[in-house]
Amino acid sequence: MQQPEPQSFDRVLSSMCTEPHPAAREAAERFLATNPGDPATYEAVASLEERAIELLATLADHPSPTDAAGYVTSGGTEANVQAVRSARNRHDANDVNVVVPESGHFSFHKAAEMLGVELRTVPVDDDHRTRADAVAAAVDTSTALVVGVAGSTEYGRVDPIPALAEIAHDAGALMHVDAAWGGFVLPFTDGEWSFGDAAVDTLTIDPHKFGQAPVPAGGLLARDAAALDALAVDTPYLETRSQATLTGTRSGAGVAGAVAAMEVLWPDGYRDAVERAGDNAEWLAAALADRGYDVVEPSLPLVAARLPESEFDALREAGWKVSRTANGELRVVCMPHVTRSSLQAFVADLDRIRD
Ligand code: 0PR
Repeated sequence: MQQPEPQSFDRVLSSMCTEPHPAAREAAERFLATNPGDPATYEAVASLEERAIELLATLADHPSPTDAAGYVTSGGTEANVQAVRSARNRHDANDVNVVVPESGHFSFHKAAEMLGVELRTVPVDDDHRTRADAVAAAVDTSTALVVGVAGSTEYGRVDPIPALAEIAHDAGALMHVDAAWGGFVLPFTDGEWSFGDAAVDTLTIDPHKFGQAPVPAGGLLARDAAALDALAVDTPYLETRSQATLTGTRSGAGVAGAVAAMEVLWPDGYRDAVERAGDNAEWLAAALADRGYDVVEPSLPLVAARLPESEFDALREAGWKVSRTANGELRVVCMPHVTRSSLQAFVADLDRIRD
């Protein structure tokens, strides 16, 4: 039987996945049959995973990257679920709550449901950033975790992380930053989001998004080992005695691909990709504004704009993989595979549709 072709990236404008770097693709293939879930057997991939954590910690400006804890997850969802689980396990109260902005990814809803914690959703301001006063009003002595987003899924906004971390710690809670998408973009901006800027306890940062690593490669990072210790369960018949990860068998391809991508691209390759993506986002935002659309000014390379439903549908019809925010705006994520010429073709199609 003929194999189906995977989706070409040519017209993909709404995905947070991208074309993996060739070196990452090659490394992933070599490690396809390895399992970092059994580090005593698959030693090479286990040391690659240590390297991955050190590189991710460097990106996230950890004061001492070799002391950071963490592991390569299946994606941002697993990292967020585990951050909630770790905070719940470390908190004294029985009925804990987690404070999450309404801009938080839906993975926190999954976490809350599975882990039996109360999710307290707090509003964002007019610029889609979490309101620190709303977080301050929501926390109490049963709050195990405060979540801030650094690069939100819908608008690419960065929350006031230092202020949120202070509120969290004053309340006796831990601070988690979801930089699943933004983590590979923000090192090249002046935003305060990292271990170095604030007292962040755990952080989600995904190589398989802007990191140009193959799927599956997410990242959970922790300031120190305590966060992972709170997740460990005994593994009596393995050579290693405990396991902190959510899944058992894991993707060695994801680990090897992530390390290869980071070694090739950090920092200059990522800086170039971020600059190009930022220029593209500015260009698209201006092109849409010129045509009279209401545009949400991009801060990271993600553009949202209000388009009539008929035009949105016609763009989908023309083969453009675009999506909408919960508010109904067109959303374009300027990932590394999105070129200026494909955006020009997109705008040309839009002009045709408007005629
Ligand atoms: N945190 C943030 C801030 C995210 O944007 C996402 C995913 C996650 C966590 C969860 O990550 P995983 O999907 O790796 O578990 N954001 C994208 C979204 O929901 C995921 C995505 C990726 C969707 C590629 C479509 C797509 O083609 O839009």
